[in-house]
Amino acid sequence: MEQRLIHIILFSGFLSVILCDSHDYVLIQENRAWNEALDYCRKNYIDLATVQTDQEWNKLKKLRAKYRSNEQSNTWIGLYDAVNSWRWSLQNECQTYVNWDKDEPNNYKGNQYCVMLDSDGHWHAENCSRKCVAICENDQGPVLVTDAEMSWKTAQSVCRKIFTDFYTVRTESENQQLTEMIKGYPCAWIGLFRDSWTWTDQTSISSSLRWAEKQPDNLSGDEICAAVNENGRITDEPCSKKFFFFCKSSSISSLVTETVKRQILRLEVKAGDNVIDQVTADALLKEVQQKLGEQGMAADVKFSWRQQPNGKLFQTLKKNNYRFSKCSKY
Ligand SMILES: [Ca+2]
Repeated sequence: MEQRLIHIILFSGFLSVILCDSHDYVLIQENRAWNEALDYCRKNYIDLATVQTDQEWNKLKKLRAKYRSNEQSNTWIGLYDAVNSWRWSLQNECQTYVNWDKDEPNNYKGNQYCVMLDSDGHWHAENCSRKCVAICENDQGPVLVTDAEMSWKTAQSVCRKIFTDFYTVRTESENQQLTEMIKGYPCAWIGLFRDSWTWTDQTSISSSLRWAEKQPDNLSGDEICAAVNENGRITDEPCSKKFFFFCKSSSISSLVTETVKRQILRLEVKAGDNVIDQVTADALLKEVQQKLGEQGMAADVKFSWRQQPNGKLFQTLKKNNYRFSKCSKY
């Protein structure tokens, strides 16, 4: 008798429930370190300011002109370099074993988001466009791909297309094995990478960030927080510096502000073999909205899926691996 095996796969996605999506900004005229500013905004408003569209930038510019038109100074916004979000390409597993070279990862010049193995077996965070050979993984273990020296992203595509994914290095003996394999090559990409600049409210970066000239440069080596300068351009700064800051608030009166909330929910979905496509995601959203409506949720509540750092709505869950909350700092 023919037997059919049905795989049940758990997917996890973030559902953003916005009770009022229209927002405004508030300029807090107190000098605070970035973390203190973040706490203040989350306690008293919604978050530090997320600024993406032309309309949002104009709002911010007007607010600054109103209060600080004559000052040459920076103002914090809710953007940070996610230096603690290191994870593996394969299933986004958080890193456990590490073998960084001395002073690594140092994010030199502020653009080192991918990790390569050197000929001594040490790890270096590098600019992802550098060209290296790649260590992929298949059922038998690591495979060295030397056909063409590739950027990290190209290497990831090759590993995922031909093999399982990049190799995930979990122990010292595995690291030694790889070091033997890459003899004669100056560098080999492994699957470790991290997010770059991230909004504190986890909004996806939707357009190119308006950096000031030659920024971000990580000039002092610890510039992982972002501020807007007097020209309305972003600079990376040490988080301990004390600046005024922009919070994101509701655009309706402060009396009503207290009742306006945004909630981020994690939804786990059991599905068949197939990945969840946009049509299914839309249908799920409608169903959630309907169920909550039946339980008395107001009709003007807005629902949307939150895009995850890799651009997808859903992640396949395996081994209770809740990676994004575990690998990230804020
Ligand atoms: Ca800088």
